[in-house]
Amino acid sequence: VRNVYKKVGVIGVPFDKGQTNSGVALAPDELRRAGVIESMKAVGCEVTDYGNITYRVKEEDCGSVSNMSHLAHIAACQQEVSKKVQEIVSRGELCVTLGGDHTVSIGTVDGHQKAKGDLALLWVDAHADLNTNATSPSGNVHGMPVALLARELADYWPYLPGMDWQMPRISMRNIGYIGLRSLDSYERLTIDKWGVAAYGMDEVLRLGALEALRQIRRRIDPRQRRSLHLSFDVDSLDPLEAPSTGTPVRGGLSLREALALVEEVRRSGRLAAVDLVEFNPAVGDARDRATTVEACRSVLRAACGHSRSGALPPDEDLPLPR
Ligand code: 4U7
Ligand code: MN
Ligand code: MN
Ligand code: MN
Repeated sequence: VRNVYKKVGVIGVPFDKGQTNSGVALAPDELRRAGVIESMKAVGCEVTDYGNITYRVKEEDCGSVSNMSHLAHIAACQQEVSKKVQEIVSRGELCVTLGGDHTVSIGTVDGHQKAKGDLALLWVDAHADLNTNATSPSGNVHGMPVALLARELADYWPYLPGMDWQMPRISMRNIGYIGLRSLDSYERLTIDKWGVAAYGMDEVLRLGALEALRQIRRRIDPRQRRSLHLSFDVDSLDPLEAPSTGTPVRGGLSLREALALVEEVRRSGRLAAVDLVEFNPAVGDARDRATTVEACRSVLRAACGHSRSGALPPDEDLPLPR
């Protein structure tokens, strides 16, 4: 499987309206400045950078919904994200999206789904992002994307102006979580009600990250036939590994666990889209920022096929050293 998704298409989504800390919108350009595109190329992938998504808010879509901040911006931006992701995935490239806050996954998962049909969604996060506007303690939409994507929750939403392009098409059966450690009570209820494959840090400790992933994959894609979407929130990592993020929660994944997970997901040969979200270069000092950038870089390299057990052999036979 080592040659699948040798081509990689990158987009940046400088979007921060799903939460209240400005700074997340700086992440895509900060990551580019730090050379993450070159790092992905060094793994042996052909990487195309399609630049940043831009959008325009439509006046007619500005109806507001209670306890849901900046809906018009979210609707307009994520529609553009969806179109671009659909195009990149359809071209057979691994679509890498640099967020932005986690609302960008509303667009990326929608676009991936439109390109490929049946998906399995792996959500690596400290949080479940399963609130609706009726259950959210904050009104911040970065805590709601999974609830917008899940078919079973469609009836729990009011009409959302501007979101007609988006259909909740992913079943809870095909969504898996790893890294959880901060759930709101209605999120817990939702997970229990639908028997979602949700693995918290306790399960990571009990089973080990790789065994937890094996169980999740068996549950969300029992026949191993679905296109796999990896939505990676940097706050899944322990704040020691990724301090520059808006909603840190202590007791998270070590970088070695996260890299083992991403390497294994890549090895499946089914990975078609990756989101790297919630890095906020404005949180913490320069050292925090550098630590977080390095964590992001290694996650992206792993998604592109880098393995810590040795570089992948090139397509041609490796010539003998002279
Ligand atoms: B993130 C929260 F209440 N659950 O809904 C909420 F704790 O994308 C946090 O995972 C959401 O970073 C965090 O506001 C969203 C809160
Ligand atoms: Mn998240
Ligand atoms: Mn999170
Ligand atoms: Mn966050």
